[in-house]
Amino acid sequence: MHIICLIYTVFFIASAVSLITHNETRKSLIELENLLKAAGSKQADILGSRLGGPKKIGQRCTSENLRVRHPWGSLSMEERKAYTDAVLCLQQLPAKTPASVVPGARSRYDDFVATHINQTLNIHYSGTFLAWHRWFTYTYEQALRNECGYTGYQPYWNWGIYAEDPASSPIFDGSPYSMSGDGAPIPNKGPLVLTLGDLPPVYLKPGNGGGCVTSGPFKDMIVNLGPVSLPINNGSSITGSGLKYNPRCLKRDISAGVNSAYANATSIVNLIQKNSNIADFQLVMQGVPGSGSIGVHGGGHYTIGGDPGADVFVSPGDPAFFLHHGMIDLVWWTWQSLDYENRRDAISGTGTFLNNPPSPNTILDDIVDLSYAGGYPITMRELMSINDGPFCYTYI
Ligand SMILES: *[C@@H]1O[C@H](CO)[C@@H](O)[C@H](O)[C@H]1NC(C)=O
Ligand SMILES: *[C@@H]1O[C@H](CO)[C@@H](O)[C@H](O)[C@H]1NC(C)=O
Ligand SMILES: [Cu+2]
Repeated sequence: MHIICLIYTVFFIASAVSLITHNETRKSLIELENLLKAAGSKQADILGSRLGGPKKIGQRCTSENLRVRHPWGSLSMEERKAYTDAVLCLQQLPAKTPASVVPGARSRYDDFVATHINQTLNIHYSGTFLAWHRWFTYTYEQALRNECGYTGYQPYWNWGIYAEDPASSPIFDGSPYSMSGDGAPIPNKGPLVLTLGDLPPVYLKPGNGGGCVTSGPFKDMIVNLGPVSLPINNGSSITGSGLKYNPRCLKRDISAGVNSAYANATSIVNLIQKNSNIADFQLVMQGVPGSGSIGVHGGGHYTIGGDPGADVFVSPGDPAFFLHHGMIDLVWWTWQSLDYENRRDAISGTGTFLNNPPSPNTILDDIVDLSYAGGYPITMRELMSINDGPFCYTYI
């Protein structure tokens, strides 16, 4: 009798908690949608005022040539396939990076991975983080279009929608129309342990995978570069230069625990609404060191996990990287649009990871250069708005 009562009580509390969580999620997803709509109408106002009147030099973007980036789940099956086909094409094209510079770079795709490896300690927890990844993702989108005949635009992964079960999402369900699924199951893994200097480590819930990806477009993909600093589940990590030829399968460990703890709908909305200056916004997004949080940026990366997904340096070696960074860019743009006049050109930070070693403050005149990945050396100033400089796109 008492036992049954207890079971009922536990069950009641558990379902009440899950109901509250679901309502909270639904509310936040609607809130996020409203923020996105508000950003879109702010952008429409800016672009609308350019039509008819004299165009200022450099303002090539109007409402008439605005490109649209969509969430993966709203693409048709054909559009999803066209995207993954183009990624596979990039992986077949020869590298532009000379073998004398990066011996392991074998494909055009690897050019992007090599550039990210090379610059990792200058483009995370630094003044260029957001702008650098905007330019990187755009340059990748351009390569897919110009070198592989892709006619769409970069899709993105809204982490909040599938936070409870990302492995069943249209992005990671392993179907021919996904970005491939989870890795083969490796049982009894401990948490993934992230360390940063002398700070207390962060323990991340593992997923149900961990092995080679077994289905979907990237099941036969060869990862050529890395590792540089790959945390593994027993608490240690595998390190290397990352630049040698090291062919292996793509591994993933899709973690619902990480997604729901760090990149849920509420955490996205709070990030956008509760950080009024750029320094706080980008720090909370990446996780305040020592706080135990890895932010939505770390949340997305470690939801994918695996090799190279969990390696900060080599993470673009998993093609899902670019859907993740589409969302990072969306969140930045949405945040900017809430006070566009003051936030458009807001930057903070220096040229080095957590300013270690100390380096000068990043300024709008600083140059971002993606090296062999492509694009061209460009100033920070030109990267601040998605409707100025080289850009003319939006998110729906
Ligand atoms: C790495 O960065 C250095 C310094 O910016 C540059 O000279 C070199 O070409 C880069 N290598 C690659 C592979 O991008
Ligand atoms: C959502 O994310 C925030 C911030 O990471 C976290 O504090 C909160 O517990 C998460 N919510 C759920 C339901 O896990
Ligand atoms: Cu990065």
